[in-house]
Amino acid sequence: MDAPTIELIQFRYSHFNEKARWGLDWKGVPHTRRSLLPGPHMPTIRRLTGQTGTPVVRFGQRFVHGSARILEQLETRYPDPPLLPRDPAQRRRALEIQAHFDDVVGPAVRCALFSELLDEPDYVCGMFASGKPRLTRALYRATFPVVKPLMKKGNGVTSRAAIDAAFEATNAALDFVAANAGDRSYLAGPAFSVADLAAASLLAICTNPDHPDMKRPEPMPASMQAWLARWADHPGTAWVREIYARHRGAPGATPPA
Ligand SMILES: N[C@@H](CCC(=O)N[C@@H](CS)C(=O)NCC(=O)O)C(=O)O
Repeated sequence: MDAPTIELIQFRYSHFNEKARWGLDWKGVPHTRRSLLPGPHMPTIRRLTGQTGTPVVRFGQRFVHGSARILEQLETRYPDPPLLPRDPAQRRRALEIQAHFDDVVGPAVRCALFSELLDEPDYVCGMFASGKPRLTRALYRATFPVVKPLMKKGNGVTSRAAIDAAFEATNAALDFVAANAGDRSYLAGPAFSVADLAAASLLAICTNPDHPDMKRPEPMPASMQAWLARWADHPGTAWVREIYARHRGAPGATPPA
C-alpha cells in the first residue's frame, strides 16, 4: 500500500503548530504544509474537522486535529525514533507533563504575549502572513481591526487580572522546566520525549529559537524585544534553547504554501 500523503494545515508562527511541526520533523515524516491566516482560517478548519483550532494533519483522507492527538498518531504510525518512554511510570509522567503544558501553559504563554503583541498590527500581520502574496498580506492587514478583538477574546486577553495570571503561569512554567530537567536535561526519563517536545515548543515564544520555523521576523518592534528581554536570563529559556539545539533538527517539510 502507498504511504499516505501527509499535510500539515497550520499557522505560520504559533507554538501549538510548532509542536506538530516538531513531531513531524522528529519522526522524519515527509509532508507538505499549508499555512492559513488566523481569523480567515475558521471556515476551512471547521469544514475539515468540525472545530476551528490548528494544527490539523491530514493523513491520507483522515484529518486529525489537536497537537497531542497528532503526536499520538505519529507515534503509532512511525514508532522510531520514539516520543514515549518505554518505562510505564516515565511514560505516564511524560503524558502528564504534555497535558499540563497543553491545557495550562500553552494558553497562558500565548495570552501573555498577545496582551503586548496584538497592539503591533503591522508586525503581527507580517508575521502570520509571511510568505503570502503581497495582495493577501495587504488585505489581511486591512481587515486586522476586525480580527484583533476576536483574537484578544479567543486568547484570554480579557482583563488586567487575566493577563497578570498569564504572566505568572508563564514564569511558573519556566521555573518548572528549570527545576525538573534531570541530569541529562530531560523532563521524563533518560531521553528526549513528548514531555520535552511539548514544554520546549510551548515555551519557544519566550525566547527566539534559532530555527527557521520559529525565529521571529526582523526587525522586531520594541514590545517584542522587551518581551524577549523579560525572559532572557531565566534558566527555563536556557533549557528551551538547549533542547532546540539538541533535538529540533532541520525542517523536513517542503516550503509552506
Ligand atoms: N489544545 C490544542 C490547542 C490548539 C490551539 O490553541 N491552536 C490555536 C493556535 S496556537 C488556534 O488554532 N486558534 C484558533 C482557533 O482555535 O480558532 C492543541 O493542542 O492543538
